[in-house]
Formats: sequence, C-alpha cells, structure tokens
Amino acid sequence: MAGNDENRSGGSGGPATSVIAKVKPKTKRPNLYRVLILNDDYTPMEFVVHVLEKFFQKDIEAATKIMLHVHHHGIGECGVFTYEIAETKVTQVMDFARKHQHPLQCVMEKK
Ligand code: TYC
Repeated sequence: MAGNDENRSGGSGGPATSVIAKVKPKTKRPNLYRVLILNDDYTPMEFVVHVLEKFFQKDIEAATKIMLHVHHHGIGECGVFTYEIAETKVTQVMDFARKHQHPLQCVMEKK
C-alpha cells in the first residue's frame, strides 16, 4: 500500500505534489477594421448612395445619411468588419468606382 501514487509527480521521497493545468479560454476577439469612404468633388451623390446600398446593405435612408455626412465632413464610416471582409469591401468599392469612372476612394483603418 504505497498510497496516492497518481499524485506523486515530484520524485522519490518528498511530499506529494500535483500539477493542475490551467484551462485557458480559447476565444479571442478578432481585430476589427472600419471601412471608410472619402469625399471628392466629382462622384455623383446618387452613385455613393448606390454603393452603400449594394456593398454595405444600407437602406436608402441610412445610405443617404452616410453620403451626406461624407459630403460635409470629408470622410465617413460604411461599416466595421474583420480584416478579410474589410479588405474585400474596399476592393469591391474601388473596382466598382473605377468601372464607372468615378474617383470615389475607399479605405480601411484598424479600430
Ligand atoms: N461631394 C460629392 C458631390 O458633391 C458627393 C460625394 C459624397 C462624393 C460622398 C463622394 O464619398 C463621397 N457630388
């Protein structure tokens, strides 16, 4: 009867020691990125509203509000996304603007 063998991790003779592994919660919050559009003098207001509806799922009221904010303040937020989604949105908007020959600029920034 040696007794308590499964707890004797410390070698011979000494007091019984135990190792208790910490269970680390593995969920991590993802880095988030704002997607922003910039004002310019040439892109039509209706085109910007269309972009916000098409790529950012805004209704016409929200889209118009964001567009006017950008028109008056120079920059505004379209949405907040994880890195890959934000990158995709920026590429989609820039490609769409270029295709229609508008100078609209779209960028992302880490929150
Ligand atoms: N300033 C543009 C105009 O007067 C409209 C506009 C709004 C352009 C927002 C870009 O991101 C923009 N036609």
